[in-house]
Amino acid sequence: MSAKTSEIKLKFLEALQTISNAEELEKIRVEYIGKKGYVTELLKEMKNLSNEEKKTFGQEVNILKNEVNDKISEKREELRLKEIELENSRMPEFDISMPPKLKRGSYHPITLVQRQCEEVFRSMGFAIEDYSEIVTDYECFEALNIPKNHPARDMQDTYYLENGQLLKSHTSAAQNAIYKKYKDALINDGKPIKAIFPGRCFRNEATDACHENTFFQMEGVMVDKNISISNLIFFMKTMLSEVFQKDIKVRLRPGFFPFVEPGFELDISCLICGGDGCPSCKHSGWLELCPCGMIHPEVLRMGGIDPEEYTGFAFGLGLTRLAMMKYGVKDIRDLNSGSLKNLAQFTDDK
Ligand code: FA5
Repeated sequence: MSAKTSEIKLKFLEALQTISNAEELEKIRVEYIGKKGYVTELLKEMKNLSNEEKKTFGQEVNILKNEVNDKISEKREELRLKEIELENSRMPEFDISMPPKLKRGSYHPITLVQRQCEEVFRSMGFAIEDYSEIVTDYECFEALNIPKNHPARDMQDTYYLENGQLLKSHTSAAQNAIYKKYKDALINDGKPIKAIFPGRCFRNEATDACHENTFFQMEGVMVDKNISISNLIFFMKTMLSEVFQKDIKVRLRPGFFPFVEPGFELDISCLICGGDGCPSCKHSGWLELCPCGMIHPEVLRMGGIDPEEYTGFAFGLGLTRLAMMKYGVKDIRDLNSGSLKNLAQFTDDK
């Protein structure tokens, strides 16, 4: 190796020792094997050499160029590994066996209220039933004594499917199926029908602070011999005092529903405004919560039960409104908003 080539190689190896990052490495690469680098410049000296010398010198310069290239690649890899090591050392300790520190979710206020009601009724011997959200016209209306073109249908305009079925507008849509399911045990074994069936309902509504187009109700029925309005009032009172755990002002007034006779509207004093009137109660101080009544003989008959022998009561509790009252939710629309921040404030740590 010529003295010049050896000198350049030595200088390069010394410089390489001082490199501590990728920018410095690139600088040294350009300085030695770039277009005007020391190694490249060596080749220009070839023109003064004989043919024999050119051959040896050319090989020598090429070997040096490859060596410089290899050393630079090695250094690049070394720097990359050092960088990863540094990154890792900056990361916080990670212990795979530690439980996650994520905040736990909470139940939706409606779920909580539904479970409380279910518990109360379960303890009084009621079965809890589930029912489809898509029902037939017969289930939703006809079996409830609401024939086609009956004006009561206007109050429950809902969403119809192309096949003629509809999204149920009230949980009463399950009544007929419940009667048919339990009637044999009632008639043959004398077991009273006692069932509640919570569910989601849909109505084509203009929404406001106390009306949603999608809301929850919980229907309840009891059928046996000699069931009267006093049974109905007892169960309603028990349910409300258990859910609220305090005395609630209620009022019962006549209400018309084609599937009960007589029918009532059970209202509770608005707990948002204390009865003074606010948007949540349409400024009346009262909130319609649980219409109810004695099951219409025709409805029992359509369920396969003889109304001469058996009587019963039914109620349709507004679960979403109950959740509003229980958790002080001023606007019903917040409950369907999907805002976890909004919803968690009512139920956190409960
Ligand atoms: C009914 O739906 C009857 N099926 C209830 C019934 C059952 C009566 C059994 C007699 C016997 P109504 O349309 O009033 O009735 O609704 C019942 C309750 O559901 C209301 O008191 C209210 O609390 C709630 N509710 C009704 N519409 C809405 C709505 N758009 N948004 C929120 N809650 C509603």
